[in-house]
Amino acid sequence: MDIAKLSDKIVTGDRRALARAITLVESSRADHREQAAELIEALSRKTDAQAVRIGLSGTPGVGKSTFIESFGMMLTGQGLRVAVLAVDPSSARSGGSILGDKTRMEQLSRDPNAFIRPSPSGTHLGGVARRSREAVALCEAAGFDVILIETVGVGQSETVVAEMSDLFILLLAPAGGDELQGVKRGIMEMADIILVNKADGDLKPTAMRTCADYAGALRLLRKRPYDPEGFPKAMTVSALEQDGLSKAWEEMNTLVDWRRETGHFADRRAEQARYWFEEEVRQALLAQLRTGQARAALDRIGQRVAQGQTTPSKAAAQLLQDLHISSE
Ligand SMILES: Nc1nc2c(ncn2[C@@H]2O[C@H](COP(=O)(O)OP(=O)(O)OP(=O)(O)O)[C@@H](O)[C@H]2O)c(=O)[nH]1
Ligand SMILES: [Mg+2]
Repeated sequence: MDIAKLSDKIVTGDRRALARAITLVESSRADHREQAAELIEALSRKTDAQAVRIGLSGTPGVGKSTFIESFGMMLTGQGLRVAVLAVDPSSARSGGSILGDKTRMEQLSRDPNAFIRPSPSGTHLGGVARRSREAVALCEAAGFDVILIETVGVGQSETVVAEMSDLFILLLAPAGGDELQGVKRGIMEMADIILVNKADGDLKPTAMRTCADYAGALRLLRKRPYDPEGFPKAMTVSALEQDGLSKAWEEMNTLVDWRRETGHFADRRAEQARYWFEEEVRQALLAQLRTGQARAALDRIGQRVAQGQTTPSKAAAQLLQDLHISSE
């Protein structure tokens, strides 16, 4: 594959080239990994195009696909180019794909200004994260204005998505009672905007109450340095009736503009780059432990630990030293 040619095509916005490039970054073959790294690097030198990356998380059935369809159509209607990617640990969805969702994103998937990429069926979150992150970089280089990164709110995928997004949106459903739908504090703390969806018909009053509850809960959180007054905030929307979407977009822009002006936007991206660098090292070290020399050493020394010939801590220190990754 001619990487230089491929990168040329991507920056001109060639969708076929983009799709091929994403397939390349999704591959786990060693030669493909190398080419992918080369491509990403080439693109970063070629263009400084910057999209707004919006992470979107919500439990199954909350309306993510419906929201992306409505919100995406609104954005393309304004002349913006929109890419939709998904981050799904393989356990989250059988086959792991928003392809089936194309029925819910029927209009958007046919829109020439939209690009929808189903999530690869990944093995583990680490691999999925890297591929998604690189897909985001590719879409950005291809000149998309907005990149929506969807994830089903299970386990750790929210953190993965938040760490590759400029804005993190939490989509919630109207809920009776005063319990906050078991949304974990850590997830709340990541949210820039909470959207209570399905604020229509019979559900509207409940949605408004739920929204007020979350607004209250957000006020109780520690103030973050990268938020202006009034953020993070909770709002109601109806993805189905396309209500509140332009207001939500307005608020997103207010936040992004403020962060750009104050330097927080660039700072966060720099921090994210560092986070992913460390994450890659972590993953590589873990991979080493699964194979080859380290695996053999683990088995060998593990047996001695099991037989009581040495202690777990002492054996661990010894092993790390043998592998030359000990800090001493
Ligand atoms: N009343 C109402 N129903 C909605 C709204 N948005 C989505 N729904 C309905 O909620 C159901 C689930 O919507 P989806 O968009 O598939 O939800 P999702 O979050 O993508 O679900 P998964 O892909 O399974 O995680 C569908 O029946 C939608 O029609 C809304 O704004 N109002
Ligand atoms: Mg969906």
